[in-house]
Amino acid sequence: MGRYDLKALQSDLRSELKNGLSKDSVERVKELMSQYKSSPKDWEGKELWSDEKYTRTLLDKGNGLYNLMILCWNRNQESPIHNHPNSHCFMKTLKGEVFEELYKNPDVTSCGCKMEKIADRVYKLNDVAHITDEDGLHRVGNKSHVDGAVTLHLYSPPFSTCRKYDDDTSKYTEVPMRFDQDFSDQFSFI
Ligand code: 2CO
Ligand code: FE2
Repeated sequence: MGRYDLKALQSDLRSELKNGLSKDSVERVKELMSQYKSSPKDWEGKELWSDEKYTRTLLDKGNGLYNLMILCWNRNQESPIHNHPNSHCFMKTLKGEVFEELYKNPDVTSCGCKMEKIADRVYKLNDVAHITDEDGLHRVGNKSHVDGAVTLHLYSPPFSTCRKYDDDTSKYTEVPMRFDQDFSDQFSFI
């Protein structure tokens, strides 16, 4: 039997999520993403590095039921604090390591107070994370001054905007989610 590669994982995710994300499939998606062991040749030619911001590359639109993508975090790049509206976010480290700051989800839109941090986490190579807005909001990034980091993300259901929060005031603005590259038409179900 061959290696459980990214294509095999993509196929298993398609099967698991063919009717959308059920309660049981949350655990199953985590298992599948853990079972896959990262190998850079699996995403060769799909990395995109920018000096401006982390990049987002779409791998699969999951029949409209989820989005699977690769994010490339250049040295010292990080996201703003943001949510994942009504969606489950699964994240796996494919290269390097990323940090996550978890924040309390502010109930009011603008309390004028600072965002409250509730956890600091690090995800090393092949670690898998999962978050919903009920768990909190997060900032993710790459603290390395030397190496880039690559992460694999699955969002189900997919979303096209998210809220970006100001650290000091907890005020949010709605921002569109953009893809810097789209390889989703290359996906073929094995
Ligand atoms: N949610 C962010 C994005 O899709 C990345 S942080 O990990 O969920 O751009
Ligand atoms: Fe996120």
